[in-house]
Amino acid sequence: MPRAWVGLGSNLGDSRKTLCRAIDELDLLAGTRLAARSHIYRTPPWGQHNQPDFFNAVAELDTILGAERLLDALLALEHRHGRVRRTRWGARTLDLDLLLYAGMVIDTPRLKVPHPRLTMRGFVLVPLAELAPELKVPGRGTVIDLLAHVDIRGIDMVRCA
Ligand code: A4P
Ligand code: MG
Repeated sequence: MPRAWVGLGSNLGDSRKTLCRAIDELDLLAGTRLAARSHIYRTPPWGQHNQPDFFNAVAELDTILGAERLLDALLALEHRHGRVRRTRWGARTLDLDLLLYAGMVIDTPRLKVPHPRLTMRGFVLVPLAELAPELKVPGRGTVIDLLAHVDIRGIDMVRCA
């Protein structure tokens, strides 16, 4: 069964509770099983600094859904959590990014895998390294090697709400 890694982020509302619930809900998606979940981390905002701290986590999934179908399911889940798209990199109740899917490289207008900004982001690489340090990001090297090159200051593990 294909294995996929999903990045979760939130900085509006009760973010920790949102992330914990959303991870449980990933396990309930059709044809999908949660294989592992990272801890939750509080992380300084990346990209646009004038917004609250984020909470981030990564979920590892086994799924029979193809990558595009999985993206559809992730977007529907974001929507159910009241996600409204306003500014790029701005505050959000729930952001779900398909980080990696079965070692594949996908480049369509609506889906890019590996997630294009994954290699620059401590808030993704820290929880991903917890689950799969030796995982290869196609064309980029292993997660643990990539982690050595990003800024991880201010990223702290927190308890689930
Ligand atoms: N899309 C293409 N590829 C993918 C993929 N691999 N996974 C398309 C998910 N979506 C993908 O997404 C816009 C469209 O991207 C989707 O409809 C899908 O067809 P979006 O979530 O509305 O875009 P966005 O999130 O506003 O912009 P962007 O650039 O994707 O932002 P990111 O990368 O999601 O980053 N700081 C911290 N500390 N923690 C965070 O979680 N998140 C962001 C947002 C900024 N700063 C952050 C955090
Ligand atoms: Mg996104």
